Amino acid sequence: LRILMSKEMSSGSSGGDEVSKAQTAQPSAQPTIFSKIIDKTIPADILYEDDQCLAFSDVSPEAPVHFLVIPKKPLTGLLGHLLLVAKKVADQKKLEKGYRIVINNGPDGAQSVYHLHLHIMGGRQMTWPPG
Ligand code: TR5
Repeated sequence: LRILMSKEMSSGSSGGDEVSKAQTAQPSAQPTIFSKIIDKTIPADILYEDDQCLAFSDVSPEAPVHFLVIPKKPLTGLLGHLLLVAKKVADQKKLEKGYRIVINNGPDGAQSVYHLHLHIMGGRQMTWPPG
């Protein structure tokens, strides 16, 4: 079935099993579905846009509110630096099969320490949606 799907369908999610999709998804030099959302060649529920980023509703929400914030270009600034350090340390920890980065925010997000922090978790198959 997968080979009958269009590249757009297979490069992202339109429902179904995110974990099995994650087993076959590959990084690629080709533009992703998100590039097409940025350049408005495919529609999305855009919630915020500026010169550096775009926020839009996830097409397959796993929580009452589920949206994505994506950079239009390579990351710069503090959050970009934190993400680059996260990747550097994840590489040191040999998480070559992947990892998850989470920011918990507020009580519903299970934040317990009120100082901005990324969680970097790996070494096992993560499930989706997170609890
Ligand atoms: O699995 P990861 O962490 O890579 O997250 C990708 C997310 O992109 C998933 O939660 C998908 O539901 C979401 N996604 C995939 C598509 C899409 C989208 N969100 C909004 N609009 C979308 N379109 C138009 N097409 C997609 N293939």
